[in-house]
This record gives sequence, structure tokens and C-alpha cells, in this order.
Amino acid sequence: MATPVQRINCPPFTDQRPGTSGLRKKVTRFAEPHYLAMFVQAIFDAVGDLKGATIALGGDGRYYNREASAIILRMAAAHGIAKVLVGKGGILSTPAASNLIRQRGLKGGIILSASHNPGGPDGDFGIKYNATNGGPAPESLTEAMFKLSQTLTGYDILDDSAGKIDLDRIGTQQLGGMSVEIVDPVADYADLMERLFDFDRMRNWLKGNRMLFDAMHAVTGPYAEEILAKRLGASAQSLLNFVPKTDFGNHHPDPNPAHAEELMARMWAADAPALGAASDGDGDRNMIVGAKLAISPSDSLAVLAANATLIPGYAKGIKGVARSMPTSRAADVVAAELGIESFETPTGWKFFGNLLDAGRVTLCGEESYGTGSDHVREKDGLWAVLFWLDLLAATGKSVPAIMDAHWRRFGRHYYSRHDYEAVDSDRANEIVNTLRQRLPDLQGRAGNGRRIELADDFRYQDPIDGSISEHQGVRLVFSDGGRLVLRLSGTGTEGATLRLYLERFEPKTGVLDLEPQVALADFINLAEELIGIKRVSGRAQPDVVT
Ligand code: G16
Repeated sequence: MATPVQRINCPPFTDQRPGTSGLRKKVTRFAEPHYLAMFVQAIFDAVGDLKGATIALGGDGRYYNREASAIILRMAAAHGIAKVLVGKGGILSTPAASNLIRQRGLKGGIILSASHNPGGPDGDFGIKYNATNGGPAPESLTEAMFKLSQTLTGYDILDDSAGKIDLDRIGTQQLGGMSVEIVDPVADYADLMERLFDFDRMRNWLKGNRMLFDAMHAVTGPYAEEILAKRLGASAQSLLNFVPKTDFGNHHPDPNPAHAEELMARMWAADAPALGAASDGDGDRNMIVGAKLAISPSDSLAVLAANATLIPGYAKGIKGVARSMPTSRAADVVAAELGIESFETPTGWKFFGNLLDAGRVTLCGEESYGTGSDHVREKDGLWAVLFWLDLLAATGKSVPAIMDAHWRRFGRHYYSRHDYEAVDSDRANEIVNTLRQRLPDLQGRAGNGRRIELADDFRYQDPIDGSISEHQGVRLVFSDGGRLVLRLSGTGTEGATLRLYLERFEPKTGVLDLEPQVALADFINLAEELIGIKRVSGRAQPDVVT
């Protein structure tokens, strides 16, 4: 007898517009009756054509991951989906989910994560859909989800009598007419890493050198245990905070110097390991640290591009490089020297998808601690850590030595991001809109020995499908190569987050050893003079400086 499908009637929720990376809200909002289900209905309706399809499902293991997985499985069955591949325990890191979709030729997948945002009952939750290419849904699809979410009158879900799926039992189970295969979340991904990097070389390096990887009590714990400890032989002391917790141990699982405090302290100690690294809630971000030196994500992308041919997976060279607009222009300089294309896209990994699919770029990166390549369609935290590890093994150099050589060759883009979090939304909009209105006046303005050569609100035309994305952040580009960029975050869940990005270029012959905040002091003052974030918001300092 077929398990009955229930139609639950419900008015639409007006706040279901996906941001930079899917729908992110407080757990308390997601746990309200019907809230998650209504958005899942919007996803299924927007994607369409799901009858008989196979999709993936997994998340970063944060609070509400299991409850949400159960609801989504019952809805998937009600929509005639033939099969869902689910990571054991409802777990899949974001890059592993992307890989699973690609490797198994799936229609797409649902990823449950609020990435680097805090978790727990009072923390954040999120959901996003990734398409057949393994990448985040393009803007056209997320916009369709939002539109549908505003007109829905209810959703379809399998009746309770269908029973429950045991998320912890590897193998195939039935839910109504749908089969659910619980898979090992790590194995396929670890195999992919073995195909890209020289595991023998890294194993040897680890015999004589130490590394420290901070999983921040998030999803990469089991991935690091399998890859770094088991397959590469890193010592047990090499892994920090590697037991996943639903609230990330009450920490902010964001791999940056401000939130990975313990790692930073260890990397500044006299006996610091040669390589320090961290990844975020869902495993797509990374931070790389050498002894007493944190690598800015923008520099990391440039270094990987400049040295790619030393790594087996990229030995034939890279096709091109893409970076998000606020990311420093360090990678552009490398691309120009290598004679390959470079692209500047809006913030959001989804904007790299078309370039990767078209074979125009091999490496991509963002200032928000995201780096990746064409091996999946998400940024990939552990991949970046392995890339650096393999680079250290291939060159025999230290992280500071690699950076020093890089800056001497290509020049240095001093870079910093200042975040003002949970700002009153009206105030934040006022700051951005005022700057937008002043752009014509600022264009060409001179001062402090430099001139503003370009003052605009970034507009992107996708080189592959021609689609246009407007208002992607205000940028002021100076005659000496410096830049100030201002945009509103699309991932926050409380008020508005203003992000101010500061960049100053020092050509090869310049001073190479200034601390970024010191090197940028002049720009920090100029930004306040031109934009006035502190003046209008009333904040004395940014909340987070990276
Ligand atoms: C998401 C996107 C990234 C983006 C980041 C920051 O990351 O996938 O591409 O750079 O948000 O966005 P915002 O500056 O708008 O907060 P994640 O790791 O949160 O999925």
C-alpha cells in the first residue's frame, strides 16, 4: 500500500529570500512550525523535474541538522524523488557534497549549513540547493525560490506512518517509495584528494615537520582524521578541536585570526609548527598560518596560482584565475605574469560556476577565507590545506619563506577587512546609499598624493551566459593601485553587517615586512573621511578585523 502524502496548508513566510549562500536564519526561526518545510517546497518547485531523480543531502552537523534532514527526506519522498544519498549521521562537508553530486551524476543536492556562523539552539541554521554541476544554485534559481516562497499555500510531505530513516546505518533503506542510501561522508572526498596531491611526498614531509589543523569542532574533524592522520600519518597532536559538536563548542567556527584564537597562539609560540591551518563550520573555508605569519586569503590564492605546477593535479598548468571583487588583486598580478586570464566576479562562490564549467578558470578564491579549484564547485577548506602542505613538501621552504619570495617577485598587496556587525539596518543602508550617491563627485578626486581613478558600484556581466548582477559593492580604485571597497554582507542573520575592504599595493622594491594594519593606517583614515562608517553608525571600532 502506498504511504499517504499529506498536503499541509500554510500561508507563505515573507522572509525566505536566500542570501549570498542560501537561506540563513536563527535556529529558532527554522524550528517554527512549517518554516523549513515551506522553503524546501519552494526549492523543489523552483528546481522542478524531480520525479525519479536522485539527489544528495547532508549538512555540517550543527544543531537542528538531524531534525531538518528527517523533514526533507519525508518531503523528497512525497515529491516522487527516487533516491537520496545522505552522508552518515546527516553529515557532508560542503565540498564533499559538491563532489558527491558530481561523482555520482546526481540531479543536485541540499546542503544544511550556516557555514561559519555560530550554531546551537540560539545559533544559526541554513539551507541551500546545489545544482547538477555540484555548485551553488545560480541567482536565477535562488530568485525563483524566493518568488515561489512568497506565493506558496502549503507543502507536500509523507505521512508519519512512513516510518523513519536511521541516519547512522550505512546502506540502503526505504521511505515510502523512495530509497535512501546512507553513505560514508569522507571516503569519496578523501580519494579525490589522493588524486590531486602527492600523498607520499606529504607523508615524508610530516615525518620531519609538524603541522596543526584546527577543525573548530565542526564538520572537518572526521575528514582531517581520515586524511591528515590516517592517510598521511600526521600525529594525534596535529589535530585541534576535531570532535564535531552541534554548537561548535560554543565558538564561532570561522577560520580567521579573530576566531581561531588557540591556533593563532600556538603559531606565535616559540615552538610553533611549520604549518597551521583551520577550516569552518561546513568545511569550505580555510585559513593558512605560518610561524608568526597569517596568510591573507587573497595572497593564498596568488601563491597557489604561482606554484600550481608543483602539484600533481595542476602539473599541466592552470587555465585562468577568478577572484571576487573585494578580494585583493594579488592573483591578477600572477595571472598577468603567467599569461592566463583573470576574472573579477561578485562575492559568492556561485559566480565562479560558469567560468569553471566553461574551462576558463582552474583556481578561484575569495577574501572571506575561501579557495578552491575545478575539482568541485565549492570552495574547499581541506583541499587548500593540502595544497599548502604539498607545496611545503615540494619546495622544502617554510611558509614565511614562500611568502617572502612571492612578494619580492610580484609585489605585495597589503590587505585587511573591517567588519561592523549587527549594525542597525537603516543606518547601514544609509552609509552605503550615501556613498553610492557621491560616486560621481568622488570620481577623479585627488588627495593624499593619490587620485580616485574609478568610483563605481560593481556591476558584473557573466562572460559565459551574459547575465547581469548589479549593486555588488562600491569600489574606489586609487591611482597608486590601492582600493577601498564597501558592501553589505549577505550572510548575517542579525541587523546588517558592513564590510570595509582595504588594499594597498607595494611594488617589489617596497618594504615587505609591515604589519597590515600599520601599512594600511593611511587608508583606514581615508576610508573614514570618505565613507564615515564610525561617524554615522556611532561605532568606535570594527567588531572584527581580519
Ligand atoms: C558565503 C559565500 C562566499 C562569500 C561569503 C561571504 O560563504 O559562499 O562566496 O564570500 O559567503 O559573504 P558575505 O560577505 O556576503 O557575508 P559561506 O562560507 O558563508 O558559505
